Amino acid sequence: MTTAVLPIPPRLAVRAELRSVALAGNPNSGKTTLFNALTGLHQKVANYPGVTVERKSGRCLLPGETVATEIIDLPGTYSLIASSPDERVTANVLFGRQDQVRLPDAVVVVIDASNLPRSLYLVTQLIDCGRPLVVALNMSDIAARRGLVVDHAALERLLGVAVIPMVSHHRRGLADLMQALTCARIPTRIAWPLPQALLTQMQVLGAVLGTDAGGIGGTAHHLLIGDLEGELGNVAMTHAAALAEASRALAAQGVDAVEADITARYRWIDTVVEQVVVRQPSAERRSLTEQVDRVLMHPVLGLVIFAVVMALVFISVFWIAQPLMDGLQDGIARLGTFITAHLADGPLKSLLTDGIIKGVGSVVVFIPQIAILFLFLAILEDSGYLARAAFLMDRILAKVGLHGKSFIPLLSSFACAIPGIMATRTIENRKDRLATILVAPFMSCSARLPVYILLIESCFYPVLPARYQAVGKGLIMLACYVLGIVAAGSIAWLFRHSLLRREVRSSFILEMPSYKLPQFSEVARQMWVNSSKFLTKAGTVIFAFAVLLWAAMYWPRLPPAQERQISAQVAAAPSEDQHITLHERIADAQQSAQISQSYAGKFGHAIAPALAPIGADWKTGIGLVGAFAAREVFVSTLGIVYGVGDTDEQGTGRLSAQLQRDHRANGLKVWSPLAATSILVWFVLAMQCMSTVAVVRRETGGWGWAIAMLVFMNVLAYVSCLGIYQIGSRIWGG
Ligand SMILES: Nc1nc2c(ncn2[C@@H]2O[C@H](COP(=O)(O)OP(=O)(O)OP(=O)(O)O)[C@@H](O)[C@H]2O)c(=O)[nH]1
Ligand SMILES: [Mg+2]
Repeated sequence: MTTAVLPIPPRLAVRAELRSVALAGNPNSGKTTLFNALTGLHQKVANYPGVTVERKSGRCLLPGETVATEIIDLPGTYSLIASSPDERVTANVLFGRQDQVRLPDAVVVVIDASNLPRSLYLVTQLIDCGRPLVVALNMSDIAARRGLVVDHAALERLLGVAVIPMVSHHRRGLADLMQALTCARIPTRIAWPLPQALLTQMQVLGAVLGTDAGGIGGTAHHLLIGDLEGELGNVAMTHAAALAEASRALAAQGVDAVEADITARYRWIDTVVEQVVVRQPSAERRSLTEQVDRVLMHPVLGLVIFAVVMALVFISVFWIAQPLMDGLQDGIARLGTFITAHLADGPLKSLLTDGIIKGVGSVVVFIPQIAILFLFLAILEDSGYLARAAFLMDRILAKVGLHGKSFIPLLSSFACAIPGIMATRTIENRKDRLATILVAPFMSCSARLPVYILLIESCFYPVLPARYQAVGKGLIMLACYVLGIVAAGSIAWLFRHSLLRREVRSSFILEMPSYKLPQFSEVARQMWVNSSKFLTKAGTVIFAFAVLLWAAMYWPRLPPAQERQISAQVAAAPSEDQHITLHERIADAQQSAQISQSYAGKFGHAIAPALAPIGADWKTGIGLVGAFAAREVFVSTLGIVYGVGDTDEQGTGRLSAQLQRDHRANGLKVWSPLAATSILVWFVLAMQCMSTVAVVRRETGGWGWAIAMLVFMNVLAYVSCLGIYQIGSRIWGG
């Protein structure tokens, strides 16, 4: 069979004005990087496939145009015959199958110069589409490093459309691409060397379907290779008999239409690659990557390295962030002291210092930790290392019945379960996808981080050796993350052996991205996006709750007679602790009494019986309930509970010191390491985030799974805490 390229008709200048341009291409080919460069937006970019799962759009003014063109970023796909929800989005846009969305006026196909054959497969399908096309030959830098030179002029001749060499993260080639877009051409149909039997059946079926349906890329072609998406499904249904007849005829001649189609395209691609790719002898870099991968992706050593890397990340969060956090705490304390000194006593002063500074302030001090954690994750992500970790995890995921493609969604869930759950759209099978959605919220999201840090920082130092505090704290934090992962694995295993049983496991093909020097701008952006999300939350939900909670603790006021009575009682009792002055002891006692009889206190006491068995007292209880609004509210609540009424100079002191001062009636610490462990476990396992529940409802198409997840996770969390606290307190006595 020979490759025939049909004669190219005179160049067709498409339209004077482009209203919309879609960016298509393989996963991880750099579409979003190009999209951001064109539109000036900041969509997420990362060095692994499957980052973009939704259609995103922005605007760009192309040269010589007066109206900005809509640029559409699409999820990556290897083929237009979609098999997963995200690929369907791409196919629907490119084929104009989405309601109310018009066909893009032109398509930019972003291809990876370092992996031409695979990229060209999608190009062959786009040529069939018949939309004006421009090829962005991206990653030219990586190709060059590997000793591959792509003759873009030759490729342009063979494809019949403009081919622009690019390095999109350096904006190289951007101007040329924009220029080329303004005169994008419809590619010439290429006669893929399809077997005669298939061509004949396409024509026979095409004749039944109507005009123009029998050619290459026509409706008959799509139906025969099993593309039944959108309206094609209806066509297949209406013409079921003719379709069955054509398929039977092909089977009789021993032709598998899908396989024949792929083979023909690759045969054509091989001849193209032969003509345009020039290999140069410097394949050195490639072997370096291979050597590095041999170590990093070793089935045992690789996992050990991954565990060490993650442990180092957590330990450095404590190490590096500590001085910054101390500085912030001092600053906030000084602000409190300033207000205390300059405002008259009363509700306003109390609201500002006790409610807002202690509530919101106690959460804001965690900004350094959040920023540093995301800095490290972004570096690991952009370098290409995390994709290797995904590959290592595939075998482990397989053991618990999860799909290899579950790794990226689970990984994203460490920032927040919501994008994680959205990322499951890359998973084709519904049961695989559902299993991943249900366990994603067990991954410790950034909202849990302040709670983890506060409790680890304040409650565990008695059990950690003095010289290894940071290491110990880092490891406890790692343990929290690992607990979430183990819970997710066990639950997934349970589901896969009951409700979501499935015998066949789809194969997992994850393409290893090349190692890259992390982009400073991208790393900084990731850090900024996550930190600012955190700050926004502090300024909205957490702020609102702080005010609400402050009010609920400030009123009703303790009657003056009772205040005097408490002072007298404290003054009469002998002091146990020499470091605390009488004045402080009176203030502490009055504060406890005030909160205890406030609205919030009454609420806390009402729920206390349910919480005592897991080691939480009524004050913690208020925090646990508040955490259903946002997990960080737990920290702000403790900040307020331990601060209200305490308006003397020392009152603005560290929250962790105040937690340590709190004792139960029986003289034991409220925040013993055991009680803290129990509450940590609650935060790892409980489902407290209503936005996640709403997203699960949307992605699973009903309330059923969402409510089941909410109930299940919270029951699991409660029972686990109960076990830990009850058994632990029998062994260590509280
Ligand atoms: N060396 C090099 N890296 C690039 C180039 N273009 C993009 N990248 C990097 O390639 C990685 C993937 O880029 P993305 O823009 O997220 O890729 P995508 O095609 O949108 O990926 P999906 O959304 O997963 O389909 C990122 O780490 C980019 O920084 C390039 O021309 N050269
Ligand atoms: Mg993308």
